[in-house]
Amino acid sequence: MTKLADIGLIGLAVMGENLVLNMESKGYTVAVYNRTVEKVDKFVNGRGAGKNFIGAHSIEDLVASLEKPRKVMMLVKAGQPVDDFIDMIVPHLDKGDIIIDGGNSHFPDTIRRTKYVESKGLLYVGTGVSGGEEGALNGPSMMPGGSPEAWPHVKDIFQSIAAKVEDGTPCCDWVGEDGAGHFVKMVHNGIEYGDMQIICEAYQLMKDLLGMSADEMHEVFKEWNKGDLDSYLIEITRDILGYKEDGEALVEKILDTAGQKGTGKWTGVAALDLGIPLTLIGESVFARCLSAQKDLRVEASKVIEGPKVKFEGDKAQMINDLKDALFGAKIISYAQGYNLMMEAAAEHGWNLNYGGIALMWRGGCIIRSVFLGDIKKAFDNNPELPNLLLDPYFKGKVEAAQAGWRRVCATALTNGVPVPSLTSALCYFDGFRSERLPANLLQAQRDYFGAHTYERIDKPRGQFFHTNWTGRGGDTASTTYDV
Ligand code: 2AM
Repeated sequence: MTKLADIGLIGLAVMGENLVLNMESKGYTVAVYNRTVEKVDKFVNGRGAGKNFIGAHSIEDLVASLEKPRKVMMLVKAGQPVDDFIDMIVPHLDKGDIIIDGGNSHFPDTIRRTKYVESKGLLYVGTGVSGGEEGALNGPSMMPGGSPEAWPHVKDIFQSIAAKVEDGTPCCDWVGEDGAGHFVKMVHNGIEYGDMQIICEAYQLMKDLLGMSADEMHEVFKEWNKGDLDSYLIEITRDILGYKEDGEALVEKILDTAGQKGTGKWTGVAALDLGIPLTLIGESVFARCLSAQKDLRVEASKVIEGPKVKFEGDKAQMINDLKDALFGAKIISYAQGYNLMMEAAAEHGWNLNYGGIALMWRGGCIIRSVFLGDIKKAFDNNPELPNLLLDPYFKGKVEAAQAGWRRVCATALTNGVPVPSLTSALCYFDGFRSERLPANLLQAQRDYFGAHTYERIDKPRGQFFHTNWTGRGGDTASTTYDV
């Protein structure tokens, strides 16, 4: 009898192909299936030739070729195709078998699907996979969540194909119940939007304010990649700035309208739903939206005057300040992202391991950086850390970065260079460290026009007051009749 496969995969697009090639290279036998069935033979006789793959021409074939408990992983287009495949697979599986979704699914869908699949006596895993095509082949960051009983069955395969940090620890661990894995992957993508945007803001300041060439900027990013900012995104920015086409920097020939697939938006929406100030990522999503309004911006640029851009300061100092601004804002972005995960964990009953998440992001994925090792340490030192800014290491780093960061923001604003993410992060920092914010006035306004009541600093918390501010309204507070 031919050997049964350790795992089955549905979806032979580039990500799926690379992921199964990665699995096979680690000693696993993989059964593969694809909606367009010709792709199965093409793969098995092409990139998969001579390797331990079993080509399946139907769902029945696929299921029949799997070792029990069966593990069927889908890497198909997010949305309806995932539900369709679940419905196709479920009737062929037995109790305890596992369905895995490795696509970019929205976490509420994964919560729903986990419940549904479990109701059929099966187990479900929704896993974030980051690192693009190359990561899938050579070691992605993997963030699995779903039915906890499934983890021991997929752990070895997942951890063997995942990226590894220097000491060999895999960038993959169990994240939590139902949609936790896809939620954490979503936050990863949001953070990616933020990291990219602040780098773009630094680039614009270097180019438009300091008048630097792509070659000069290439050198600066090369330096930055050796210190606190050492990361994949700084590294590729260095390389992009150094890339020439016909002797000229290619980046300057690229149209300035950003695309997006929606994961940053999901992160922003989740933050709004949960009431978490995720300002840097939010501004990064909006910055992409504004960039996409190209025609309108071209029109506006012809008619609206701004200040003349003029830099008279010390260029070397400004470049150093930019490094501080990037680092300060980056710390804020992660502090905000972690707060979002903490709130979501409370809302959905997930027991998230925050240090473990930093480790999963430490290698393999787009936001991988040295910095994530320090986040891991912060949560090792205090697993209950309520905000990254209260960790002594990060508190010290932000305090040290703030003078330069403030100079960058002030100079950018004076010169009319838009830096929405760098400034919104700084405003969050100043708000976060404020004992008193002007929300007292805001509460007075709400009470004035809507009788929404307020609490007082000279009375215990939980007692609510209403004032008849004009002498015309009644004394009834809105909460009294808001039933
Ligand atoms: P295909 O090769 O038959 O197009 C990435 O696009 C993967 O998702 C591919 O394996 C693709 O299958 C699959 N896919 C895309 N849209 C799909 C759909 N509507 N139903 C099923 N599979 C789909």
